[in-house]
This record gives sequence, structure tokens and C-alpha cells, in this order.
Amino acid sequence: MSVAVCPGSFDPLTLGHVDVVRRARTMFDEVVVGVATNSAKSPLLSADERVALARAAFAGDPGVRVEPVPGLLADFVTQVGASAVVKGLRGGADFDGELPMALMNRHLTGVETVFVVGEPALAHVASSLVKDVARFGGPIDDLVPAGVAAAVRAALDRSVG
Ligand code: COD
Repeated sequence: MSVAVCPGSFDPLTLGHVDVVRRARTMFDEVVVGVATNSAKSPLLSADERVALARAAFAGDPGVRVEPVPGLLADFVTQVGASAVVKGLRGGADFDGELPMALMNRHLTGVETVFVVGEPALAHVASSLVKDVARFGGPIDDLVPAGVAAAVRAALDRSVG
């Protein structure tokens, strides 16, 4: 059985992420969505919230499961028996950021990274922009799976709180 890991910080999960995971699932028998820590970012949502929201979003997708990544992604990929990491690209800037990570993950464990081109209609959808729109009271419900917008608003309320 072919297994791939789709990792991200998913802070929050967006429809862009969902699109990438579903495209990965067309190529692999099982996709493990790995909710990881990006040490360059300070998350708004807790790891538990990000895992719970992703589990709800993919509850109806056979062959997709969601797990926390406790440490190094390369170790997690080995632990779940995946043959590849799948990442999504919106454009050249994404590739520039992803290339060093792909090379480092291959250096660490030999795992290959496969890039999929995301849906162009979602190319503007980024977690950082979604949080920024929500922070200033804009609508984000059509950019994220059900339940995510409310969780983002609640976390923003807590953070100013
Ligand atoms: N269309 C297409 N792709 C998209 C879209 C969209 N609209 N939105 C997001 N994506 C893609 C991104 O390009 C990325 O590939 C993926 O979705 C996840 O995005 P984010 O922003 O949720 O996640 P990142 O980039 O913060 O994830 C970085 C990791 C958490 C994966 C990385 O830091 C990591 O592996 N951390 C674990 C510790 C580790 O191993 N560190 C060393 C890494 S070499």
C-alpha cells in the first residue's frame, strides 16, 4: 500500500490545504495529514485544535487520516511508513521556500518530496492571509472548512482578551 504524508502547520487549515490533500489521495492509497510545528511561526491555534479541525474536515475522506507530528517530519515519515511527502505549490515563491525543506528531508532519511500544483482559484488562500482578514473582521467562511472560521475567531478573541 502506498502512503504519503501531507505536512503543514495548518494554522488554520484552509480549502487550499484540503485541495492538496485530496489531490495527493488520487496518487497514494493512504494520505497521512501531519500537523507539525513550524519553528519560524507562532501559531494562533493550539496543536490539539489544529488536529481536531483537520480530523473534522477529512472525516468523510476514506484513506485520509490526521496525526500530530511530535518532532522532526523526517522521523514521522519513517514512523508511518510513507514513501513520499506531498506539498502544494501556489507559485514560484512557494517552491523557493519548499526546496530547502525537500532537500533537508531527503538528506535526513532519503524521503522524496512530490509537489502538486494547487487549484488556481485557491492560489490566494494562505493561512496567514486568512488570519489577517479575520483579525480585522473580514469574512473567511468561504476560505476554510466548516468549523474553522469560528475556531479562528474564538482564538483571536482569546488573544486580545
Ligand atoms: N494551494 C496550494 N498549496 C497550498 C495552499 C494553496 N492555496 N495553501 C497552502 N499550501 C501548501 C503550502 O505550500 C505547503 O506546502 C503546505 O500547504 C502546508 O502549508 P502550511 O503553511 O500550513 O505549513 P508550513 O509551510 O508552515 O509547514 C512547514 C512544516 C510544518 C511542514 C515544517 O516546518 C516541518 O516539517 N516542521 C516539522 C519539524 C521539522 O522537521 N523541521 C525541519 C524541516 S526540513
